[in-house]
Amino acid sequence: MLNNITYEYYDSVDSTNDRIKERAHSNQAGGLVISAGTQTAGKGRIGRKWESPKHDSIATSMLLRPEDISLEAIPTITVVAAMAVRDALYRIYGLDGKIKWPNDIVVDGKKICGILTEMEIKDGKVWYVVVGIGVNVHNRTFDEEIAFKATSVDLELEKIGAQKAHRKDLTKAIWESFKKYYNIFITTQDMSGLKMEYESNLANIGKRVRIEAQEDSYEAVAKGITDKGELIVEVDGEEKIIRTGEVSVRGIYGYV
Ligand code: BT5
Repeated sequence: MLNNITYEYYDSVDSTNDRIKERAHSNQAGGLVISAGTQTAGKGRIGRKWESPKHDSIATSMLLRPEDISLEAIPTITVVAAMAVRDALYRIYGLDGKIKWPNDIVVDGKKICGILTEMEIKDGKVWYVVVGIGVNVHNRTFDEEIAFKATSVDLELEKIGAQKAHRKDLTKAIWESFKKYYNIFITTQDMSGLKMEYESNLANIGKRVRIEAQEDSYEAVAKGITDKGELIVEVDGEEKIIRTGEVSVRGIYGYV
């Protein structure tokens, strides 16, 4: 169970995930959150970059030390974290974000948040997990390559005539929501207690999606998720389970 959350903040780090890893190696207990004003080497999945310009966005990571967790349950933590971000944005700002499986939150068709879960194994067991969350908050412009697909909390709040966001409040709200969902997840180590709520906020659901797998790429219709948090798609009348990889949703980030 996740009980106490403690917070540390730094003006600038390489990657908040890497700072958590360092602490994990020096026996830090779970529940530590490290946030930073900017990251000089923010990471996305599979070696991609995550932009977190100075004081415009949230870069925050939590250390988890789940006991007796199976290796296959770890990717599900990303799915749980996505629920938490969506919940926090809705709870404190009324923003109706959708989850683009597995690790993006989108608002009005654009990416507002990305999540990167990493872990380390020791003696054949999960030693620790780090969940990293990046949220665009005050950003008004983005690098050319992502400008078409990125948005921020302030840009979305402006559309509904609401006040600006506050990074510290939002960071705390995200981790409080995470605690709520994670503690439901960890009792069963799966999504059985969260699936219904998850699916009601899934951007992919009922939509045509493009699966970019390593071996091939094909179109399908997203149906929902399994108890393990994997995506269920239908292709030529048959159900398939997608465990990882890229899933583009028609109408989101330009997939037409
Ligand atoms: C992600 O990867 O979306 C995971 C991002 C995780 C960032 C957090 S910040 C705190 C912690 N510390 C870290 O070092 N990382 C975590 P992926 O699904 O692979 O998406 C990466 C892609 O998103 C990039 O290739 C860009 O196309 C796009 N991107 C980069 N920065 C972005 C931004 N600020 N807003 C929207 N899209 C962005």
